[in-house]
Amino acid sequence: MMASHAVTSERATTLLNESISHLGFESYALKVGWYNELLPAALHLSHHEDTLAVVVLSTPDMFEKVFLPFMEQGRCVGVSDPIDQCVTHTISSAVAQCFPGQKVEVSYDFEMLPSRKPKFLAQTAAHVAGGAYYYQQLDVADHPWGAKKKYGVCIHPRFGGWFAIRALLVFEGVQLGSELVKCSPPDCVPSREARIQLLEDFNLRWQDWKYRDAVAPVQRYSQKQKDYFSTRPAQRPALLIAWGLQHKEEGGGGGGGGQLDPPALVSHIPLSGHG
Ligand code: B12
Repeated sequence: MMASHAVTSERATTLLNESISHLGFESYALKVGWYNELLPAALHLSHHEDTLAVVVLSTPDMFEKVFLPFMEQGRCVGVSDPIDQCVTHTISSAVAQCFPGQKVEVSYDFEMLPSRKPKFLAQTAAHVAGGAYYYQQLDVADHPWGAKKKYGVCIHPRFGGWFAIRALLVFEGVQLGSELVKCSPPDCVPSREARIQLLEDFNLRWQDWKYRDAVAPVQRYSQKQKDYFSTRPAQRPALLIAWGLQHKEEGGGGGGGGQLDPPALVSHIPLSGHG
């Protein structure tokens, strides 16, 4: 109970930023109710509406500052996706170190509920926390796509699309009052034409990276990071081996390299290793 009283939204984001912002992560606070009120009951977080939550994003630095060192140190074990392992390790260690004694429920972008729905909708969370505007079909008046649904995309005011949404932390029993004020994320793609372009770039040609430049970013992914995320998850173990970051007998297995490799099959899970 002591710990619950000590955690405030500002303290939570400040502590997390002190712990992992130098590794390429950012955090934004929200109330659970802001998220739940936009979603059907099946996707609600089962906590009181005033409960403190924090959404954690990765920025372009994450790859060089924490992922490559994690691989170099041989910390990737087993068959699950290397990016997911690295992000899980980094965020869960930071939470344990920053909030000892406080129960924090951590959900990751790649985790699913038994219903096979995502454990949390990363884009909705990033939007209501004020971190990155979530542009959806419903944000385009009189859209030109008929019945063909276009997936939505978040754009960050500083990084454009060069970031990912990694985790949602819920601080059990920490209820906020009026000290946390809901802020709209910056609307950095305001015109109808630019939003149409953005949603078409994201849905029809996301592989060419162009949607990520919807606003001039302060930093993009390095060529190495682009090479990694351009490689299909099943082939990434082979790339890590070629970079000398994984050995054949380790978790990576050498996807695409002759012998049948269970890790490559696991990497086919589409929710894993998003970049
Ligand atoms: C499943 C999934 C996929 C699937 C299906 C795509 C999809 N969007 O469904 C596949 C494998 C195809 C995929 C591919 C990609 N993905 Co993907 N994917 C996801 C994942 C895991 C879940 C998305 C999901 O199922 N949403 C469910 C649907 C129903 O939600 P929704 O459309 O947003 O609808 C809700 C909102 O509209 C909300 N709502 C209603 N009214 C309002 C009003 C407001 C104001 C708001 C905010 C919300 C709101 O209610 C609806 C639900 O009822 C997320 C991570 C996560 N955990 O969220 C990443 C995620 C969406 N993917 C991401 C990316 C980058 C990609 C890829 C580019 C691959 C890559 N390089 O990583 C491609 C491109 C997709 C494409 N063009 O086809 C990023 C997007 C980042 C961003 N900037 O927005 C995410 C967030 C992952 C991450 N870690 O950052 N993906």
